[in-house]
Amino acid sequence: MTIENVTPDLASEGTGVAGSPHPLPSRDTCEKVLEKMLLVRRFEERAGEMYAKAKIGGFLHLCIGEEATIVGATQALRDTDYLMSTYREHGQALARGTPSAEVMAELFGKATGCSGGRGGSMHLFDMKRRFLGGYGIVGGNLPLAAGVALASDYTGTDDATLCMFGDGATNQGTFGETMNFAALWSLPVVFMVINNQFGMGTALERHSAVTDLSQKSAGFGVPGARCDGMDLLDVHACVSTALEKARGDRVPQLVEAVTYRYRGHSMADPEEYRTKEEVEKWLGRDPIAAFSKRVVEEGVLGEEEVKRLDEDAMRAVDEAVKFADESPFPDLSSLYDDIYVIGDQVRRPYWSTDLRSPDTHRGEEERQAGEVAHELAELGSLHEPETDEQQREARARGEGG
Ligand SMILES: Cc1ncc(C[n+]2csc(CCOP(=O)(O)OP(=O)(O)O)c2C)c(N)n1
Repeated sequence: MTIENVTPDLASEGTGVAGSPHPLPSRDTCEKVLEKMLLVRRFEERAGEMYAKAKIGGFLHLCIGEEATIVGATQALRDTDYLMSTYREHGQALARGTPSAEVMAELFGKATGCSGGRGGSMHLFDMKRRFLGGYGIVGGNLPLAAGVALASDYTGTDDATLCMFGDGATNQGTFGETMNFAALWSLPVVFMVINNQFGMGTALERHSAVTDLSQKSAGFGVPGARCDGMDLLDVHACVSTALEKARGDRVPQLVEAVTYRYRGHSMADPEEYRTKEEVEKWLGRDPIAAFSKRVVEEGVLGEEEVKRLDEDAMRAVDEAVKFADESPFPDLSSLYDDIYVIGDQVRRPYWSTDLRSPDTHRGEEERQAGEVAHELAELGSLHEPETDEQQREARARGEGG
């Protein structure tokens, strides 16, 4: 794989494993970024185990292999900048600083999770750290990121938005629409495509006619650059430059990070679309192993220190699992908390959220209704029309939303 168009001013005389052209940063920074990458790796491994033990339900998408891309990019952000991601976003939340216990608890669906147990793996959210999710719709976060950038611009702040998505998302209509809009309105946003070579089980060259994804936005007025997603320093340099241009010159940018996911698309992936040899080849470029080797070789950190950082990461993840396991599930009475449409805005708001019985419900007031509400909720879907036809009939009778 060649990384032809890494921005030329990023090159320097640094010597490195994995062919990185960038010198190592300070000792503290090396320690910090390695600590973060190790935390993401160990967290994801344990999340996979917890899924196998049925502690985690729904879907689970792991980012093992993409750690340098995630940590390198997020390190380029200011605290006041916004970050948006996809359903493969545990690493982004951790790198942004959301405590691992809160992320694991969210995966477990617990009330102590960063989204109150309502989002799960695909919908992590942490407003305090300006991490705006966590989206399940491929390409759905792009226009939202442009909206956030527009808000920053409109309110006269200096904040920028970094929006991450997969290679598959570059084929969505939202990609072109958002690029055009962002360029037209000079928005402070950096779009970052994490090219991990696959959209589910479809290889890049089978789903995209243009495989240098950094070129896909130029025709819309958004310049692109490509970086080595297995090299933390290259990612950091490339995203830093892009953020500077987006923030300072008000020219939105696209960055493509070329990387690889070592695990399947999600936990239910038999991985029949790739060979073990191919995975092995990319394992030879493991971003954490390469960075660890280099910091030791250049005498920045000792082997023992690297080992200790890894042990710390494992301990933090153990504690996160314990915290998640011991945390309570959200109370049934919180069922209507944070519901979007409530009160007098609509005549019968209940139908938009509640199909539990043919009768109208008390909505928010249910919290005061005690046991009856709990019984109703537990009976739940028993009252829900079962088939499409039944649902249509129920609606015709005026009973459905
Ligand atoms: C609009 C939409 N279409 C289809 C899907 C089903 N889907 C889920 S993940 C995925 C693949 C996306 O691949 P990519 O954008 O490369 O991201 P990656 O999973 O590799 O991180 C698809 C098609 C979806 N979630 N949303």
